[in-house]
Amino acid sequence: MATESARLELLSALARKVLWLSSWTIHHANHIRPNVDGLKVGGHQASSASLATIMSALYFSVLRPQDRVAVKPHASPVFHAIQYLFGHQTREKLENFRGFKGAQSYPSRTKDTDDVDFSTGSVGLGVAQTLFASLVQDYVKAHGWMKDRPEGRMIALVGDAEMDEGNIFEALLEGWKHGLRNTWWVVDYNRQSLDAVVREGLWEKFESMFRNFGWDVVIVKYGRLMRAAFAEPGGEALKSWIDACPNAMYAALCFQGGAAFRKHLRDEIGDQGVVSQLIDKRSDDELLELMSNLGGHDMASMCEAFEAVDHDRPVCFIAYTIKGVGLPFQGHKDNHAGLMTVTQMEKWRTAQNIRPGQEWERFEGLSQEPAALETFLSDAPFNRDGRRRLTAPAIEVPERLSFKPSPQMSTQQGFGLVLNELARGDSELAARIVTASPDVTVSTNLGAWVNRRGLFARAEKADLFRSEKIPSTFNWDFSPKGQHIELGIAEMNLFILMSALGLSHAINGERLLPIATLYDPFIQRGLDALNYACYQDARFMVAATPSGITLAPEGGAHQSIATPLIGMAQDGLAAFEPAFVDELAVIMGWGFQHMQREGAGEGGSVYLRLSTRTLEQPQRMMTPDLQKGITDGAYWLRKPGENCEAVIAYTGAVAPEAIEAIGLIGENRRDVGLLAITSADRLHSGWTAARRMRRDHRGLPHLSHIERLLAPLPRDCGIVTVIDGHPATLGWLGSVRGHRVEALGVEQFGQTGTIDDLYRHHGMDANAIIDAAESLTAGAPVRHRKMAV
Ligand SMILES: Cc1ncc(C[n+]2csc(CCOP(=O)(O)OP(=O)(O)O)c2C)c(N)n1
Ligand SMILES: [Mg+2]
Repeated sequence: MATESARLELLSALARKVLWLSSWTIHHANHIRPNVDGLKVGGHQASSASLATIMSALYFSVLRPQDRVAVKPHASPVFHAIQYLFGHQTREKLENFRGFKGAQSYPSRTKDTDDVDFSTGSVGLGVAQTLFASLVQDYVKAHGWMKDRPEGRMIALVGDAEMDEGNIFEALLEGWKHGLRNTWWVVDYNRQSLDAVVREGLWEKFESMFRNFGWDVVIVKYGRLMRAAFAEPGGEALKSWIDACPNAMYAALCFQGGAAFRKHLRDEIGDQGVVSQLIDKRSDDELLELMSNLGGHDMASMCEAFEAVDHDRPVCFIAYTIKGVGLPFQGHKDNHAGLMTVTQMEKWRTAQNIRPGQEWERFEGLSQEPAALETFLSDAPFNRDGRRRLTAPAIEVPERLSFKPSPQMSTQQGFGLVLNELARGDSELAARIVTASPDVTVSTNLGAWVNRRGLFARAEKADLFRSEKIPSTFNWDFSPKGQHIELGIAEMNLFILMSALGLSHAINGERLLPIATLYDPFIQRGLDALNYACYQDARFMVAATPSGITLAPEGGAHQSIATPLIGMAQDGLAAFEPAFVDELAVIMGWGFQHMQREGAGEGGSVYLRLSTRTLEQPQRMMTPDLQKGITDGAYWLRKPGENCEAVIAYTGAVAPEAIEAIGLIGENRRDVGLLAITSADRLHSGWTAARRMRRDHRGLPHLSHIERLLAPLPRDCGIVTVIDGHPATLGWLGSVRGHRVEALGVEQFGQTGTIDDLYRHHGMDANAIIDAAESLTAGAPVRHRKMAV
């Protein structure tokens, strides 16, 4: 058992090594690897240096295997260096930092191979992710699924300027509501952002804000050298000077060095007595070392601060640091993109006793015995279990999800009915579903599910209206067994929570099947969080309703136009827009399986774009063929013949217009087809995948679903596409086999009116569809039009 000081010495040596390796990684990418693009790795070097000590303290000493960490984006080289020392990262990937298949510039769960817990890059999101990951851990525990697994701490390494991101504050509020525990945020208080020096006194704002939300706040401002100097005669005056020094001045002096500090200290507090002695007995280098010894760069202070936490309340550590510490541009306000020159690097290499050619050697230049370092690393508690990513078996999904049918329904209603049936049963599937909604639980039809399954809270709380026997449609009881997480109106929080719930199998070893509901237009409000949730490969289902202009009279402001395109373009998200409830039930069943598929490129999340428009439901048998068509993205509702002149391809709530138009056209043109498209996204990605496959495996006659559907159509057949959304969603159909297309849809935002008014206004009612079909095809004009009502 090493003594405390020997342990600190080893830790400090490793922190120096981490700083070296991370800087060398960046230097290598800029100056050594042939770099044809002239790509410069900016933003990393100064920003990484801030955190080398703090992260070394955490990973080499404080963390346990069950802890999970979100590393601020620009500290990625530090993270990779630490994993390299542990033996979980290869030299090849570091040499190829930011290159094709090399280590990623921002830690990535999916693209990196060295055990990244949370992907970061869009500042603010990783921070909030840890908070929601902790709530999810509480959820898993409350449901009795933690077994004997110890609780992990969810830790974010946060840039001080990162704290400007609003989503962090939204998350703080939500965390407070749910009695957040086991969450640590370590703010790298280097008082610099990308462009500039941050405002004075920011830490005081952070401190009072975090305390307001029930967090413990630990300020780590002074390192051990500083604390020792404060205890010397004259030390008090030095401390007061440091405390009063403006951020920009402190940064500038750190950049200028010991002599500049000396001049300022002499001019401002020199007294020809004890203070002057304190300053003068140090050389310039020693003075700079003292003044740079802020808490965040002092191993002992950081370890002490972390180890002193003896409770599970959330903690915010504000660790004072210097951006770019130890590097020639430390403290310079322009250092964000700062890079060391070849000469500077050479000088630094020599100073560290690193021989040329030995730059990647793990213990090169350290005075400690390699064997001792090796043992220390392999004994580090964090490293005990090797890779920490867990798995969980798939939950069985019934062959068919049922619902109580009625002749007229909307897909939104249908969604509620399917969940209600699940809630009534006792399947494992139902037990693993967790729903969440940002204050639109009832208005998105989750009411029946919540009535049966209850709301989640760590402590029981009865619905007062119910206990007072006041009649109410909804039962709002909270309990640890509840399965609905009610959120405030913040769509960013919704998607970050989905991201956390949807990674539970990998983090807690227990699979959850999360479902989010929100109004479709507000997907855009949470879009970056949705993107990151998909990027981390979290698995969840989003039911977005109402969508399009079908909520017509209620308000133009709630219309969504771009979301079908988002659904198509979002990687990791399979987007569907069914028209009928039997389609929706099939898609949900498929979705629960898709959310659990594993293996390279397999599975993902699911987006259901639903509507409040009530439609007449088809009375039909759900055959395997039909089922497959629905999940592959399309099927013929009216199959065209050999001489087909026109096809109408529709998606979602405009089904009645398409059906009516096809009936009217069919009066004098016999051969027409009606294509029901349930997923433009699946059709399109199937098509591009087939083309790629044919290109890569020449001669393989693989045809995609849409190619097979359109293959029998004669070349001069016209296709009219129609969707309550942007027309580009289906406009590409003409490229599949070279048919002419008229793409109808919505391009302008905000007009109110009845659905009929609006479909006419936007040129997507039955008559507009007929006009479009006529313009594409030869032959006699269509005799009939829909009569005005
Ligand atoms: C959402 C988002 N906006 C902008 C950026 C670009 N960006 C990267 S780092 C950074 C400044 C970070 O400052 P801070 O959080 O204080 O970290 P430091 O570099 O000081 O360590 C900015 C604006 C980003 N990565 N994400
Ligand atoms: Mg900063």
